[in-house]
Amino acid sequence: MADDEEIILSELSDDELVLQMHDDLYDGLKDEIEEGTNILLGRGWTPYDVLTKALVAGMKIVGDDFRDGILFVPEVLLSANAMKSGMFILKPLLAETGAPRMGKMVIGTVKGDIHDIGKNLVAMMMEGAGFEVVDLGINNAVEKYLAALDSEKPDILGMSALLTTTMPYMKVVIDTLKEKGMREDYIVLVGGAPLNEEFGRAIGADAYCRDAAVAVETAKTLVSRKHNQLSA
Ligand code: B12
Repeated sequence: MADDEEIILSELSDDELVLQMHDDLYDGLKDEIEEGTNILLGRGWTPYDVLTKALVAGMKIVGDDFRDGILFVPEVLLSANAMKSGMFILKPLLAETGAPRMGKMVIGTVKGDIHDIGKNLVAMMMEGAGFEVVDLGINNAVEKYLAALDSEKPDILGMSALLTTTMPYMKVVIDTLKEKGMREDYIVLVGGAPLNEEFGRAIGADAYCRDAAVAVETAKTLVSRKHNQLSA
């Protein structure tokens, strides 16, 4: 298609539209991402498919080019905002599955770190799977986590970190829980692009989850194991 020709999103096939949405996310075009999200939903796509195939896959391209120095912070911020506007439309739909209450999670990005897209995605997917989620937002010091654990009494504590400089802070939180004799009261899940399973084990988390779908499955397994242990 010629560059000066206006693209009518609703006239594209599903495959073309998804590719166009990847481009629009790359270019940080919020309105187009909202329109594309609504079009795919209107065509009967599940919210989960729109999320993973159109939004998350598009953000992966942005992430790769940021890593390779092709995109810079201001551009990535625009992409992130466009991504969030699509997620905003999907959020109530993902939460609407009528799944039975599974448990409660407190989640937040650790101190010094402002990345929140992945954390928000995990929160959305957990809600969709029937968990009650209390989101502490970004840049959380250990005191914030402790206060929330105390007031919310969740089954799960989730921590997110996207920077190699902030991921060690997860250990600070877990060590504080140990010092206070509270570690065994919670299932601790950690995630974020620079982490891996070995890191999760080394800092004493119950599990590292590579994405939101794994987070949901892991949470379900560990919560039901915990409930079985309590009732045994
Ligand atoms: C978007 C983005 C930004 C945006 C953030 C906007 C926002 N509101 O989040 C902006 C532009 C603000 C930004 C800023 C910076 N960023 Co940045 N950013 C990214 C980028 C491109 C994408 C991250 C993202 O949203 N991915 C999409 C989501 C869906 O994936 P995810 O976060 O990994 O989450 C999934 C899983 O990890 C997991 N998960 C995540 N959290 C949790 C939590 C739990 C409990 C569980 C179970 C699972 C889980 O499930 C999620 C969903 O499937 C990454 C590149 C990358 N490859 O990750 C760089 C990246 C993380 N940023 C990087 C850097 C360096 C920075 C800056 C320092 C840049 C600068 N010079 O200022 C600042 C840091 C500011 C700060 N103090 O935090 C580096 C980090 C390098 C490193 N080794 O530490 C990366 C890797 C880019 C690179 N160089 O390759 N960034």
